[in-house]
Amino acid sequence: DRTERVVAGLPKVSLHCHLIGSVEATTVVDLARKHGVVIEGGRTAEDLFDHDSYEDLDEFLRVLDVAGSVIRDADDFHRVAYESLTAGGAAHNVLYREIFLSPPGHPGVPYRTILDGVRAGMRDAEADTGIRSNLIVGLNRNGSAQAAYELVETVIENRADEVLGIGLDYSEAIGPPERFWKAFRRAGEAGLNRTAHSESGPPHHIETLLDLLGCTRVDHGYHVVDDPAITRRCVEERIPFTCTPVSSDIGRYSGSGDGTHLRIKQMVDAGLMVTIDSDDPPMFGTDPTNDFRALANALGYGLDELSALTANAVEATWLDETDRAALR
Ligand code: ES4
Ligand code: ZN
Repeated sequence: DRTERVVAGLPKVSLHCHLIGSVEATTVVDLARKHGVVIEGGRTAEDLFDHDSYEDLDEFLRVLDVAGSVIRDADDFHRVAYESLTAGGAAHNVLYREIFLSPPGHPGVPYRTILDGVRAGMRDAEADTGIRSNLIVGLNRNGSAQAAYELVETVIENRADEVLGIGLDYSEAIGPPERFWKAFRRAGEAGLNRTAHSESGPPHHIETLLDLLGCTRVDHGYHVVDDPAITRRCVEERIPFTCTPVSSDIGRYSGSGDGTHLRIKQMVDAGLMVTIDSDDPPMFGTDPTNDFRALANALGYGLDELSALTANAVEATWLDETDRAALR
């Protein structure tokens, strides 16, 4: 229909998309066969991404682990990055994406293999479609603070222009974010940008991200609106919040129930700088167009409101001013 065409054609800037979460089920099955891996439960491409089973985050993270474990060599990383950026990005008029990598999600794979494979996929995707991209390395909060620190050291030792910063993902239930302050401080000293997930956590976690971890963005951050003072501060400082309407609605662990859209509306109405993305598109049965359409349908947003969200995303990128201007 018309809305579909308009939303599909809307220019998009993607700041919250995980590489492991962008792999198509058919690709997971292909790579499993290639590496002689038997997928647990004998699941096929049709039943691999079972949205109804994502009742808690751990259940979802197990699916991510299956996908991550079959992406192993540089060709695999090339393929997954390329598919995510072309069919999963440029085809929806995504002009630019900052992709989350999760090195601990690929056990036994050297960081260099991940980086080189993904960068080759990024280069080919740009050559074929014009989509630009950079990288964010996600530290895993299920792991130790020491492992996170070592990953930051690895990122610094293997410095690459594409790696603009670090993030913090996986299970928030394990504990508050301050555990990772040393890893984040080290990243800051090396000039890396910083962001972190705060999907289910209380508003004071967001203050921790800003004040202790040096984050200049917040991933999800839906509970910020529970605290007027912290909300006011984030409005004043123009802190971007990378929201993901469809994945946070399906994943019951966001703490927003099925009311993610309304939380996003509260955030926008409060004057916060909200951006829209898909998180893990195929795993939540979504794509960049669908997230904007879902928001438009739930909140009655038209082209003006949706374009404003893209304008926010342009300002929220970690690009320098020249590259940012090219997206406007
Ligand atoms: C993730 Cl906490 C979380 N939610 C969705 N996708 C993810 N990938 C890594 N961590
Ligand atoms: Zn995420």
